[in-house]
Amino acid sequence: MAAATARPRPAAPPFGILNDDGSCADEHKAIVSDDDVERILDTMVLNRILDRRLQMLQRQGRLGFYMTSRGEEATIIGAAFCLETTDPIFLSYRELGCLLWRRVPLALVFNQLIGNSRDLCLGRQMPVHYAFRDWGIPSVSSPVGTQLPHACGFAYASKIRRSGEVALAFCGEGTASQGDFHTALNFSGAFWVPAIYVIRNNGYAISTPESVQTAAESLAARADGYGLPGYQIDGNDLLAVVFALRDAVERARAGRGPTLIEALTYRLGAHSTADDPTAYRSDAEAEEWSRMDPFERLRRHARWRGLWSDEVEQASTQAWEKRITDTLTECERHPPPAVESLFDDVLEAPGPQLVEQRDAYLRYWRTKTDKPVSEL
Ligand SMILES: Cc1ncc(C[n+]2csc(CCOP(=O)(O)OP(=O)(O)O)c2C)c(N)n1
Repeated sequence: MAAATARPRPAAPPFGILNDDGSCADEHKAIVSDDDVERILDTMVLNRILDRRLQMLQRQGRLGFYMTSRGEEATIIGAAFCLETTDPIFLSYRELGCLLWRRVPLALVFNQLIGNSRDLCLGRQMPVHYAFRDWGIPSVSSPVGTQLPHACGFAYASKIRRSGEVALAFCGEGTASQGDFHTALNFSGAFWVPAIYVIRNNGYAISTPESVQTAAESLAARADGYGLPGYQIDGNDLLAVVFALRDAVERARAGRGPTLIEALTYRLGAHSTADDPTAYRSDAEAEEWSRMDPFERLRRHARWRGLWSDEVEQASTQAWEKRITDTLTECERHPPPAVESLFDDVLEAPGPQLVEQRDAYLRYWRTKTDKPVSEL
């Protein structure tokens, strides 16, 4: 097979606001208030701690699987920050920060990751396939890209019902090569729905570099072909993310259509706990991107505004660490879902075949143990 050639780099740098030293033009400070800078940084602190601890838990055999978002928090949390809590967010799988911003209880997140009997989906989904209806988070689905037509459909319904809700969907740059991306973007343009699509261009789709995903100059440029606005932004610059997203949300809410945003960022960690990035990228590259770490940049900005100090961060870290430990201890006490619950929710009223299958399965289990069914 012929080697893929790298696509040409964009002529212009992506849209950004923060300077390297954390400063910005005075008129841009108002994009995010002092209070909100602190709240977002605090959420990033939590996100980082969770990524480290949950990955460790997986290594200890206490979680089956996990995916970190280190390095992409400004795009993820910044986008969620711009929405109302009634606006749904159609996640890919790497956007834990949206749940944290919406204050989904940590216990519910851990129960999902563990797949225990308190998990809202009763352990029937892989870890990180979150679904939190009450927080506007529809279920993550494994085939990448399905969330894009889902968001488009929701936005179309919102338009018909005049409910004023805006749908936000995330995907990676690899997923932007899927047919579902085209379907969603084309329909969104044709029906002018209130949807926002954020491509987290984090450099890699597992081991496939972004340079071989397209021959186009940028992914944002694709918006032209769908007749919608498309912007390429520095996804590690919280202020740039908020500026672009807020504008897109306002337009969508006012009936002025969908937007495509390509946020340039970098996955600092592995694709998942089943991946080893040293097999396909250099330490030097990751090192270079860590100098543009969005958390460090927002922290510098907050300090420049006189808002953040080592003491504040230490207090935030200690408080979250304790809360995580306490909550995890509690969640790990819950047993797995009962084996017989596998057959619940298949049909509203189980038919005779399902009952027969369930009984046969439970008979099989009884040959293995004499525990009562509820404890299987
Ligand atoms: C339809 C489909 N094809 C392949 C996969 C396997 N897969 C899971 S994640 C992934 C990479 C996606 O990369 P990208 O969209 O860039 O997102 P990122 O993981 O970088 O956030 C692939 C290929 C899948 N889940 N679904």
